[in-house]
Amino acid sequence: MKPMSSRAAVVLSVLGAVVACSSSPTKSTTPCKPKLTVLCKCQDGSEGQQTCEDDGSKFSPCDPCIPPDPLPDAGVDPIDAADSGPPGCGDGIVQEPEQCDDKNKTSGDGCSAKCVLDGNPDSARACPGMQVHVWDSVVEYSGTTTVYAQTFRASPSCGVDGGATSSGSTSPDRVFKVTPHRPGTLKVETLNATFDTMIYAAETCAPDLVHKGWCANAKAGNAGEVLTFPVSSEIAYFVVVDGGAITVQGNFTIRFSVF
Ligand SMILES: [Ca+2]
Ligand SMILES: [Ca+2]
Ligand SMILES: [Ca+2]
Repeated sequence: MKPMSSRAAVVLSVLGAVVACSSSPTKSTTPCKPKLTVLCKCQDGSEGQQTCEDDGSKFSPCDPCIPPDPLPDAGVDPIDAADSGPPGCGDGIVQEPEQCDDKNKTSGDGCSAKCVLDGNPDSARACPGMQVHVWDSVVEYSGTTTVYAQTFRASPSCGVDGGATSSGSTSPDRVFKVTPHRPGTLKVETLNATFDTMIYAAETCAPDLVHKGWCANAKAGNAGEVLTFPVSSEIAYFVVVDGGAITVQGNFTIRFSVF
C-alpha cells in the first residue's frame, strides 16, 4: 500500500510537470489555439475564415479573400478592372487623388473603377452635373455633346476676338459640377474638339446659367477655348460645355486645373 501510494505520488508529480511544461510555453509564445477556426474580414469588407496553424504560431490568411473577378460590365476595360484605383475608391467619399467617387466600381458611368472621369453619363445632362474633383493634378476627360439635349444656355451670350457670339441655346450641351480642393484660379480648357466649343460657368446651377463674365468663346471653329476664374476650396462650381455657334455638336477633351 505504501509503495503504491508513493509510486502514485511520483506519477502524479511527473504528470504535473508535463502539464506545467506543455501549458506554460503554449500560453506565453502562441497567439492562437491550434486548429481554431474563426471568422475574419477581407479588405473589401466581405467575410472569410482563418485557422490557427498546427503549431499555434499564427492564423492562416483570411480565406477566401481574393480580388473579386471583374464585373461582367461592357464598360469595364480589363486594365481598369485589374487596378482597383486609389485606396478608398468606390466608398462614395472623394479622397485625393480621386477625380470622382460614385460609390461603385463600375466604369462607363461617369466615374471609372479607378475613380477617374469616364463615359458620357446621364449626370452630365442636368444640374448638378457630372462630378469633377480637382486636386493638385490636371484632370483631363474626353466626351461628347452629341448624345445630349439643348438644356443649357449662357446668360448673357458670349463671344469675342473673332468667335461667334452664342448663348448655346441651339446646341446640345453638358454640365460639370467642379469642386476645387485648393483655392486659386480654375482653368478650364477644351481641346481636340470636333466642333466650335464654348465654356461658361457659375456658382449656381440652372438651365439659364447666369454667369458673371465667366464665359469663353473667343475662337471660331474647332480651336478650343480657355476659361479661367477665381475659386475657393471645397466649393462647387458649375461648368457647361456648349456649342459656340448655331447648332454645333461633337466630341471634345476638357482639362481642369487649379493654380
Ligand atoms: Ca473614395
Ligand atoms: Ca462608376
Ligand atoms: Ca468657340
